[in-house]
Amino acid sequence: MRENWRWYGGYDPISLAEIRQTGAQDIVTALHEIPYGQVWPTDAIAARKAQITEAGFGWTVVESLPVHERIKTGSGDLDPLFANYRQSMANLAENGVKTICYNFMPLLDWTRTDLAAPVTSGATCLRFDAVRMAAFEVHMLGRHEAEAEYSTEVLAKAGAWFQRSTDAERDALLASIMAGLPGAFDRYDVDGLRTVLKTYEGIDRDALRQNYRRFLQEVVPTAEELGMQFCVHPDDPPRDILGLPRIVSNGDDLDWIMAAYDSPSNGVTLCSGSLGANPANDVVAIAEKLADRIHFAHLRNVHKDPDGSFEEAEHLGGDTDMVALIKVLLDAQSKRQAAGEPSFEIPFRPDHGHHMLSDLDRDLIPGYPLIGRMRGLAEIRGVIKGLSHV
Ligand code: DNO
Repeated sequence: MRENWRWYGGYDPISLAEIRQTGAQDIVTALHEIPYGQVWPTDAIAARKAQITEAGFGWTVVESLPVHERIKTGSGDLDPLFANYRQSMANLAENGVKTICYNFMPLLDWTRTDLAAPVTSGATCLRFDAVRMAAFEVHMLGRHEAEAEYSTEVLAKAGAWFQRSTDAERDALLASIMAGLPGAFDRYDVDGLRTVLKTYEGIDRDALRQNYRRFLQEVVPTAEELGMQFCVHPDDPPRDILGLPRIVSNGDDLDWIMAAYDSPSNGVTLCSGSLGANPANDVVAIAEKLADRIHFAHLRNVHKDPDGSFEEAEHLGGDTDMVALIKVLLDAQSKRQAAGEPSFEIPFRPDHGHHMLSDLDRDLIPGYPLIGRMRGLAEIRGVIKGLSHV
């Protein structure tokens, strides 16, 4: 397996020189500065690649080449958006970047209610708290339909939290929920969010699936021609949110996507932390089933609470059996090597990490610390070495 590290380019307070010391082999990045829907120019990709290569890394995975909201809502003339997407793909392929991670989450990417929840070790982690999410949806956003999605107990606690919270605490909650899109991104205030949620009125799960199928039909043939691999990132958390449908949340959803355009170029980013946040998901079994379509892996772990809350655990801690999962990935890799791709290695990255030690003194991107991820990478590296030892 190939060790990757996510780097946010000019937005990242962590330098490539620091990343070198983690031992990671390749960088995963994106041209975060380019607004969604526009073409990524060849020269900008080449310049980023040169910067990465000069620092001693390879760059083969892009995360993400974002899918414009209008493609997800199926509104307006989509041909120019698809044409731009295909052009960006061609420009990336020309520079040797051939694996594309993307997601199909309406409006929000990953969502947390607390970006620095304390863990007992003294570090901090990302947390999704059902009570705070309910407080946000019902009391701050005024989305009363959400009451049907939470237990009476969670709703009662949410009401109590809202009553006693200060303006600063409510602002911090909004900021946490909006934080999922580092780089070039839109953030909304409560009114802005209410307005933008209207763009999804009338779009249910089936409609979103139809728009997704169309997207695959428009881009996967180009991926095949260019020898590229698409890998969808699961919804995080893997459930509907803010009344928006989510269609990449479990094994059945992923099966539907694989069948919607049946091609080896249409694959999955196996994100153990995203899938693992739903107690109904057996991440190891999902990975086993999708083995030949896993083009990229995000390895991290979560602890779940019965009320639907979860927080990010140590990479080898938490509810998912990370060693069993890595074994599945190594087996999948061996099969693909034997089946005609002798040098194939599944690229993976240590996903997120606790902010710990000197991370706590720096202003880093939430979930993307230096020391916490280096610890995760080192632990995963040890598991891979151990399992590969003959
Ligand atoms: C969170 C990430 C996601 C991921 C995108 C892929 O930290 O795993 O933001 O990059 O969803 O499109």
